[in-house]
Amino acid sequence: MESNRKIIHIDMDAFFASIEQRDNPSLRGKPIAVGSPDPRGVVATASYEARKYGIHSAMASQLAKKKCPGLIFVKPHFDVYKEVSRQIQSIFSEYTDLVEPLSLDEAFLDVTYHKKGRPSATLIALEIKQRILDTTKLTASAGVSFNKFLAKVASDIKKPNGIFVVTPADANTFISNLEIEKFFGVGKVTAEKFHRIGIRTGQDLQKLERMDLIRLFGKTGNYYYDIARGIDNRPVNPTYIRKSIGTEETFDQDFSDLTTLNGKLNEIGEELWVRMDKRKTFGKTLTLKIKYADFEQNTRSKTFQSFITQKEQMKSTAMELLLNCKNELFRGVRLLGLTFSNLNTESTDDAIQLTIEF
Ligand code: TTP
Ligand code: MG
Repeated sequence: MESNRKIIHIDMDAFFASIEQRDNPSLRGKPIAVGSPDPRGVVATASYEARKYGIHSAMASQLAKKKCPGLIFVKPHFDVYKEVSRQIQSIFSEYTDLVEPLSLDEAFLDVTYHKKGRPSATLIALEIKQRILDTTKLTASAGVSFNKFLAKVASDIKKPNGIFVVTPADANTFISNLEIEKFFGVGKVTAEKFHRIGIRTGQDLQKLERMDLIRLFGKTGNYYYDIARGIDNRPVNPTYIRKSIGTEETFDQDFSDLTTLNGKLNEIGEELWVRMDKRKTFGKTLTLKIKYADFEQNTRSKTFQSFITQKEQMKSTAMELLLNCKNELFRGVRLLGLTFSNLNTESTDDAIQLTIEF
């Protein structure tokens, strides 16, 4: 097991909600949700007081209200969130240049070689937490380990305002006892798939052969096989490379007829093409995302040997993907999205290939 790196994952606690409570004392200690209370609104995040009622990110606001009638909805202030994000990034950069932000409120730091001469990664993480608190009056949680997977999972263990360290000696026990849904990269759907075949913990996962996992999950099977053994050699990548570009639209009513949905998909396609064009980017894979009225979500993809360089090809592929779902549309569709991935900007190999094709 490669175990000589020191990786920290920092994640702010209830990020948007904590900022709103910081900036408006009357919200402190109360169950709040950042988001719109509108019939079609969703919760972006909930304060810890609200989480006690089972409220979480992406929950429909209506349901959240039912669970907690006293819930206070607060409008987001994205400019403030971005400013706090800049402040924490600047603290990170005092310790290392190997910082990979995952979103506004979280980042990986590789501190194997760092700028401050501290004797341990745990000390650095504690110091960063304190610096964040002093600068922003907000708490963060930290995970410390020897790779990204373990650091990411660890930062969640002692939330809020916690720190958890997984050393090489602890790793195997830690993973064995970890519930499958806590694995970084395992979403709800994958977790259910694992549950169906009796896999609930890391220990269960370790019993599967690499080939079993590849059969079940394709390429990602390799990743699951490795992380079940604490292996994750992905570097902390300071220049974040965009892996996909997408557009989606939540409608203000649910649609179930193919003609209307085709029209909507056409508009989404136009928008996506503008975004691709701005970045001079092409993709080989097009993914259609459908969210139904009952909030269940499905994706369908098609991958081509070469890049999709014609708008009409993108549009006809999108319609084809939608047509594949036509027997489900009666459920009512509340959201459609289109995403390009396998982009020509991802690796130089592909870029070269693209030049040849042109
Ligand atoms: P998270 O770090 O996932 O959540 P959090 O910081 O609110 O709470 P935790 O203490 O569990 O880390 O996301 C960071 C912010 O991103 C969150 O405050 C709001 C926003 N967000 C959304 O807008 N929609 C979402 O579905 C999620 C998960 C987050
Ligand atoms: Mg967070």
